[in-house]
Amino acid sequence: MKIGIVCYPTYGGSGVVATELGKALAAQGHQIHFITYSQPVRLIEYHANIFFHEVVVSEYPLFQYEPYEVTLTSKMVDVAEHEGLDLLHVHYAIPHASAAYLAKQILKEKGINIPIVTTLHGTDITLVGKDPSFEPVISFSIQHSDAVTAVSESLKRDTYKHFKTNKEIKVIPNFICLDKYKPLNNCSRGAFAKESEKIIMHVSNFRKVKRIEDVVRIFRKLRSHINAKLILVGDGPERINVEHLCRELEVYNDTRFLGKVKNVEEVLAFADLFLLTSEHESFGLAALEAMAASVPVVSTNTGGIPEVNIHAKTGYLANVGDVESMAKFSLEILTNDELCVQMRANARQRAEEFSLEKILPAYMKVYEEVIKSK
Ligand code: GMT
Repeated sequence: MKIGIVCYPTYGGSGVVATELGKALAAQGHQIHFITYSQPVRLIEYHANIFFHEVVVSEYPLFQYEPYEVTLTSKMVDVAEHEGLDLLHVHYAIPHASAAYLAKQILKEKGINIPIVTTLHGTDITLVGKDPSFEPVISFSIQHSDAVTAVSESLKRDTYKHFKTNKEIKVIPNFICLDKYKPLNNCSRGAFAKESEKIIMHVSNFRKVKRIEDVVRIFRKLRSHINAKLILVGDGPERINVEHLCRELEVYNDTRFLGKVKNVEEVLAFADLFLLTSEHESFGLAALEAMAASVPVVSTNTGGIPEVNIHAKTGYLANVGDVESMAKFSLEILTNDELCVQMRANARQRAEEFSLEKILPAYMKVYEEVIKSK
């Protein structure tokens, strides 16, 4: 198949999933065309079946806001027509699903019928998308996609709750490439903590929705019981506030801000505990990545997280903002070696249920169905 993948190229989960999906499909012999505004961050190595088409937005003094969607739509039309794509798979509804709808109409006029698969990821529905300034366009584009998938049951429910659509939504959970997650790499660990110190880790795009201040507050509570270091991976708008809070709570010297890390599995390998304190999370790919690295997860119980992290098995869950419980659960794992070993094994075992090999056929089935009924 020749598949066009439209996604955000950045460190967000939707871009990561889209890129890993494209790479896996390319490895199976399909031809993949990424269409986005810069090279996806996880698209590092060269592959003969992978092509990247950059969407370059032109500046003009009249535009206060450059019309990205228009350029993106034109690029989709161009690539579909000249590369002979069989389908377009768009990740994150805004603005990819509506741009794809328009591209489909333009291609129809040219006698080309191309199916559109839309994958909903989270904030495109739960945070940004449901805003009245987006809602009519998102409802329309969901309704008129040839197939729609969501990354969790929770996101599927949220979509029906917030949007006017009766379109069938198929849940295809996010997946993980397990091969990348190797056993503990102890030599690098020493760069971050002493042998006697525990390593607490959080990975995110540092947006408000992640509630990283709760991570810092949990860490401060832990630090009064055990020797530990906090490693914060990622970057984004909240970083400056988080740094400020670390200084205010006097944990800055025990905290390392790593910034954006391309191969996150290399640092997850030496974590003892992963914290995910989000206000909302439609899946929680970061938690799954930690679990693949055999790291127990203490998280909030919001959105799709309970579909990934299992309470008292792969870690613990608590209500959003319940720093007290999350600190108590974390301490339980970090001070009980037997429990920790068991949870590490459970976390890895659970992650194996989301392996690429198990999830990829579900996407292939969707592709085959839309192509058959076009
Ligand atoms: O807001 C983010 O965390 C980024 C966002 C994205 O689209 O890149 O993440 C969403 O998609 C991920 C991949 O499917 C999910 O794992 C995240 O849970 C989801 N984020 C939220 O729902 C907040």
